[in-house]
Amino acid sequence: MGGLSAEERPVIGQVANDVRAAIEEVLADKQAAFDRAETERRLAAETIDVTLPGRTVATGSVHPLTKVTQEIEDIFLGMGYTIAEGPEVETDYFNFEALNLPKDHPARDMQDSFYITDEILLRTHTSPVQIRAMKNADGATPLKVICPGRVYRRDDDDATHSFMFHQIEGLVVGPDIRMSDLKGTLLQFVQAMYGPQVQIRLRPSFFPFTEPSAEVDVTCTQCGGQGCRMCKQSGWIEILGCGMVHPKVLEHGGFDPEQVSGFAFGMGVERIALLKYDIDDIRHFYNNDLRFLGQFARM
Ligand code: 2NL
Repeated sequence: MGGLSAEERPVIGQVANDVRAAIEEVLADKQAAFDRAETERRLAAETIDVTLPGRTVATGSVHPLTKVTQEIEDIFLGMGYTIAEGPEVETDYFNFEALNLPKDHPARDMQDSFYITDEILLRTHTSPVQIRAMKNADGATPLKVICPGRVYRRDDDDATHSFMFHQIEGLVVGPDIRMSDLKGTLLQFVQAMYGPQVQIRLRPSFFPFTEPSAEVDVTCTQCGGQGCRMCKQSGWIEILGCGMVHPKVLEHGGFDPEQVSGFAFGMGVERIALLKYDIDDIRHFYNNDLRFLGQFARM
């Protein structure tokens, strides 16, 4: 264009524009034709049968022990309790000493507990969490807490024993807490868990950390108290242990037993779940066999 005269320049420029427009039109037509052909090819190649059934997505399910734990937690949360957790590796002090277990108590034996050193062991119950909860409360009442978690005992595994199992313990400390508060709380709990028709009875028992202590039975959830295989014809099934917190244990928790009192209880989650679902062997809970676990998927 630089070599053209002023008269030639617009004429040649117009010709150049016309040529470019013609080329662009041909290219656009070709591109559109290619696009149409590609769409046709894909529609032919990728036809899907929308009537085919979909592929099932494998979903997991909540473990029955987790389910039962959450159910128990919900019942006590509804009664104003808080949930506390603590270490599974504990000191002799929190696991035994603060709970008034004498030095010669069988549970303190190497044969019965998993020791890491002379002073450190795998907790044998969740009670040490409650000692910690009492210390944290720093004397403030009321204290209402439940402590769920794994506990360890040196048992040989069989249908009803496991070296590791799950416990939920509860503790209430306050002015004028009585045995009747304990009994009412436990009745409330079992009726929420098993239905309003269920009754309880307390039998005298012994624990070093409570005085007095009791074992709690519920009317058989299977036969309603008539007598059957599950309750061994007695009409009653033992589900937990409980009692009034021992004065020495209150002191270890930082409370004055002259000013406050408390009740405590403890239950094995496996036992509650075995009864609830009529399972015959505790080992089913730990094998992770999907044929077992799948049965709790939509319960
Ligand atoms: C059972 C019995 C029980 C407790 C646990 C407890 C905790 C503190 C103070 C006093 Cl910090 N007591 N816990 C009391 C009575 C019974 O468990 O057979 N559990 C499976």
